[in-house]
Amino acid sequence: MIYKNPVIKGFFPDPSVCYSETHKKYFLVSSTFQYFPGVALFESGDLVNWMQIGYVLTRKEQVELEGVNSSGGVFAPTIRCHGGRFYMVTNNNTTNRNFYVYTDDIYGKWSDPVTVDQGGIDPSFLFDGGKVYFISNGTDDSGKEGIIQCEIDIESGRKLTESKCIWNGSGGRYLESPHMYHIGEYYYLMAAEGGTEYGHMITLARSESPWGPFENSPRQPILTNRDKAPCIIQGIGHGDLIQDKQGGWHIVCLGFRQIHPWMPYHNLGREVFLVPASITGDRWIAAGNNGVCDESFEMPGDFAQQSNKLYTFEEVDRRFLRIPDMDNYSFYDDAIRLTGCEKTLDDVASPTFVGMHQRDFVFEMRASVTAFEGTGEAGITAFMCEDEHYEAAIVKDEGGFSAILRLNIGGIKHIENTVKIGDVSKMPTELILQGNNYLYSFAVRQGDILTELGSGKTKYLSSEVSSGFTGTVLALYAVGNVTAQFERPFVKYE
Ligand code: 6LW
Repeated sequence: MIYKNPVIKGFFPDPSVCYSETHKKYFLVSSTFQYFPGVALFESGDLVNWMQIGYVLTRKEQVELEGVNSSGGVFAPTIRCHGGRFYMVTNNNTTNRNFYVYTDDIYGKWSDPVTVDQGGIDPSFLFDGGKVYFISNGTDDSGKEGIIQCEIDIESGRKLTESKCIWNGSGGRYLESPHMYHIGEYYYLMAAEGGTEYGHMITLARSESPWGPFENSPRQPILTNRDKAPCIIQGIGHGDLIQDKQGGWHIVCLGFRQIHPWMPYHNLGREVFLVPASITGDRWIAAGNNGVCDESFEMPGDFAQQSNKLYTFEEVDRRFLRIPDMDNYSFYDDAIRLTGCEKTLDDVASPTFVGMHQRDFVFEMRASVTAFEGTGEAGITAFMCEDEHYEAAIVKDEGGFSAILRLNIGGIKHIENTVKIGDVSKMPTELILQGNNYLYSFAVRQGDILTELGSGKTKYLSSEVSSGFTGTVLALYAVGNVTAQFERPFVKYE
């Protein structure tokens, strides 16, 4: 069968994957930064079709997010399955804490966090020979920087050895995202270099010992799109190697799609890509199409690639900014009721906001507002971070009801349009957002009257402008002393 990349659309960066013999399934995690719940969790039977089954960090006791900056918080995770138990290890980049949680039920709750006293980011585990190796990028106990490693006691997280630098990469900047694999007579150490933008790449080294010395692959980088142009798929890096049920090898990795081959902007965030890999005759690892991630690849099997086109704020898709006050949210079968607070979309806080990742360029979002009590605003937003977001909102003040379009770019808060409208509790009022590669276009429909409110460019909600690690989230929100009810909110993709 031929599959198309990305295999998981929307901002689900820093993917890590493992296989469970018990479930005969693959499980994948991705980073979530300031969003809650933390660490999105997916399952697949074929590495191509993924379904989100929930999150790993579902309790505020598992992850400190208070006051976390946008793109701070939960960085890259790693998931591993050993002895029937699942482990997820990650870093809270705001508290500079590496910790792991574990579960014996991948569909249930995970443990409280276990801290490991080794620094750096992008922590990973290797279970090998009855030992557990903890690997991250950072500075070892003698002050050497690079990929560092210690042995830990997995029951307590206690370090059993010093942290030692085991590899300095192939010479690229931003050496990170290490994972180690014991395959045959070698220990393979795979990492990312070049930074998570256009220079991103996956590099490789191997040794006969998990402590090295590691020799560089004769073919570096083993995977990158930095020299492929014109090509909307860029930023390929941060990969994890997986062997499929038939013995074939693959790498899941992050990458992003430019809004246009000639326009270096990406507003969807970094997504999950799948490339074929192989162990070469000289016992190295090759990946992709001669080291490049293509838009599609062939995979053995006659299954089809599915894609969901309609999202209706189901629980698994809901994203909150930091730890939400759930007293401000009510979820019904086909309605969501939000109560505003004093926090706005401009604040590094937890405003009343429930969103879903934007998964593709062309979409339509609709939400009918059927109840609106109090004074303040409630609406729909295309949200990258507190400094870059666009929203169409219903505002009620002493002058009555109006519909506005606000564009916040680089912290410049501009009301693009204000339109007087009737009492929304008396007239069905629908907020509409249509997106394509270049524009977010907003409108309000009240009764039979459709009013275009205006639009904002996607490039100004891009990672290049916001300089963040997340992607655009399409959300409902409320601000002020207001309670609003949204009926049948949805996002539909082409
Ligand atoms: C992630 C690191 C990275 O931890 O960015 O660019 C960080 N690569 O591997 C956040 O995604």
